[in-house]
Amino acid sequence: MSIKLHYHPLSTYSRRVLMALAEKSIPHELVVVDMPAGRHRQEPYLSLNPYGRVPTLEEDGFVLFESTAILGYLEARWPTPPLVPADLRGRALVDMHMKLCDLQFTRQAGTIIFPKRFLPKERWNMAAIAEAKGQIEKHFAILERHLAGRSYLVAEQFSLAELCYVPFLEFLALMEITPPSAVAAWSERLLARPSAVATRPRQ
Ligand SMILES: N[C@@H](CCC(=O)N[C@@H](CS)C(=O)NCC(=O)O)C(=O)O
Repeated sequence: MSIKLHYHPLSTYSRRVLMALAEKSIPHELVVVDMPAGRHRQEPYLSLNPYGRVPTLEEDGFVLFESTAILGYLEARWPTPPLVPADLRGRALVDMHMKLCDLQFTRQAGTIIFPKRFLPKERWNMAAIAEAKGQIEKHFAILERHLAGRSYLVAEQFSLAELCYVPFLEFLALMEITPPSAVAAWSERLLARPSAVATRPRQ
């Protein structure tokens, strides 16, 4: 049994999995996919993940992609320490928040973060960036009401839902987004977590 994670150190979605591996102290091997050289769009990587994205997990011939599916697998294989509540409804709420994170936040964040991190300014689509920023601000207004009087999204415990947010909350300043107070406090709390600090990208 050995976990191999194909990833890139600057990849936000990969960082979710790196954090879970750290939270659970899971032994693993890291394989850097040379994305700047386009290796994710070439063989042999495409045979592993035909969508050409990272992260991809491999374990004794078993291959899994999509970060949220990987997080669910790691949670089931290594339930301790738990990153989901023990009860059925708590778990369902974590699933809901993970889904909402991808639908209402990370998709839009990618529209802003990717060009700002990796493309020259002439290639930034300012209209798309403004639209994405507006959608994130709407989502944060909803989160703000939910987080009022709470430290975490579900059952007052750090969960896979928070873990999905962390790599993208890292770039609030780059996105020029000032979150409302409860979201700001929550974000600071999450980014100070040892697994977040240990996996913080250089850029
Ligand atoms: N839904 C996927 C998203 C993965 C993703 O978009 N990863 C980026 C890097 S952070 C990537 O591989 N991009 C390359 C591409 O789309 O060509 C997941 O959750 O794993």
